[in-house]
Amino acid sequence: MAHIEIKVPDIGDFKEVEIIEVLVSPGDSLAVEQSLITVESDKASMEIPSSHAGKLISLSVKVGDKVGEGSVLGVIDAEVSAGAKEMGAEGVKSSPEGFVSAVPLVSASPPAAETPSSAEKITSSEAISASASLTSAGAMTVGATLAATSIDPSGEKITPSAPTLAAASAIPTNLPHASPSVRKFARELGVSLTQVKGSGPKGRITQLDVQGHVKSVMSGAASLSTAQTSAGSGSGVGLDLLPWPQVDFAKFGPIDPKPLSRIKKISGANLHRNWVMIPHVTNNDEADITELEALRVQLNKENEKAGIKLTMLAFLMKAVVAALKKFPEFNASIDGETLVLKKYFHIGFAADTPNGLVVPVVRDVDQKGVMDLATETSEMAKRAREGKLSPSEMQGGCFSISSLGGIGGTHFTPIINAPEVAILGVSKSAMKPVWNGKEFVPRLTLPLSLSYDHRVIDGASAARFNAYLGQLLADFRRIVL
Ligand code: CAO
Repeated sequence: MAHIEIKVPDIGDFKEVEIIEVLVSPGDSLAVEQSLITVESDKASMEIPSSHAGKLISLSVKVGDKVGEGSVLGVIDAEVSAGAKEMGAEGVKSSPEGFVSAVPLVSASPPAAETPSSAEKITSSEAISASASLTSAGAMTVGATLAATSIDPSGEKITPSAPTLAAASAIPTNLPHASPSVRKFARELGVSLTQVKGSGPKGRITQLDVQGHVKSVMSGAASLSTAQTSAGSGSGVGLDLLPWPQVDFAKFGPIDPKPLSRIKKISGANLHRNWVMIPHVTNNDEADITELEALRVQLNKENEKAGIKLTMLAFLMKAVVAALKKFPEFNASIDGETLVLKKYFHIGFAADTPNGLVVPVVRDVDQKGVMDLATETSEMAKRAREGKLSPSEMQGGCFSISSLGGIGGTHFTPIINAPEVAILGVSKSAMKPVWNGKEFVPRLTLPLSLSYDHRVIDGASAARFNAYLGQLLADFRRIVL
């Protein structure tokens, strides 16, 4: 055993940072790498770990103190463990005060607990986090960077980005404010921090806040749904919604309670998030598909023997890809403050199944003909209805089409399938009188409802996209131009 003074290691550009949490008390038995305090700058919060195992004798800091490299945090009665030997040999000898400094240490890898594993999924609303942790060597890692949406109907995943400090500094300011240990605690309980109000300084979420949130959910006071947006964590601009009404429906008449299907629960949560978080606008237009319908009918006659049935969906996919090429910001996703433009053309289509809505994705639509697309969509729709699609067949979409044309309706407002930025809703085509300059003529018109993310796409661009789509459908030969 040896009394060792624990000091703040080299924390890079962070000169004087405030302690926002003290995670240990005198008398605690500490493990190597156990977090001692959380400090926070205006860019990130990080935990300072113990370089040694042993019993904490005294603490010389408290919440609110400012520390920098070399600040003494406390004294530990260190065990002569493998870790302590490894770190101590140099420190004991070189320390002018006769104590071992906690500064010059070893591990280049971050503490495992702070690195999100693939099993430790984080909801996309927590997708970017400012939290960081320090290894005892002073290497900083971003605790939770871009992480996967575990339950997107499209199975969409945002691949974790490299853990760099740059990621931390590029963080939007309305993200939940919490230390790495609180984030980890919330993850373990499956709590999305976007739903928790912070009671700490500057609205920071504490462990007690997370515990309080769990209690309120368990007691029914808070909705289990994603009622609040990421901006709702105490910033004063979130959706401060009332709890969901608790009604005893049986009081009013006979009822038949039926649990929601797994697909409904998953797609419902995602649709809700997308509806609340994306500023949707829908542009409605109509396409003259008189000639295209005639071509479709003719091709179906010719291919009757082959058993391939060509519906409007295959033509729509080809036309959408041509429009995406002309308007690339529609083939994009928001990634933090960057717009990622995609050079591939994978198109999702909503399929109505007995268990709910799923979105199979057809890859490389630009490289396929309408016959191939008709075959592939009908085969995928069949497998979707049988519940046989694999998750990979619902991932990677660039843009989605929701066709209700076989059922009815004039126009509707489709919900964008995040992280895509637009979706095309198609309703039932109908014969309408159209003025050609001299007379009204009967034309088959197809209603097109284009919902777009107004953060990315302006109304004028959406109107141009939809009008261009209409021109392509009116004269399909333009596709090859
Ligand atoms: N206008 C008029 N008729 C249309 C049409 C349109 N826009 N689109 C399709 N039809 C016709 C087809 O030609 C077909 O006619 P016949 O039976 O006479 O040949 C019939 O409607 C049925 O077509 P379909 O629905 O089987 O085929 P599809 O390729 O058009 O669509 C699919 C496939 C999977 C998209 C569709 O079956 C489906 O599930 N649609 C529902 C999508 C949905 O739920 N969207 C809402 C999502 S939540 O916003």
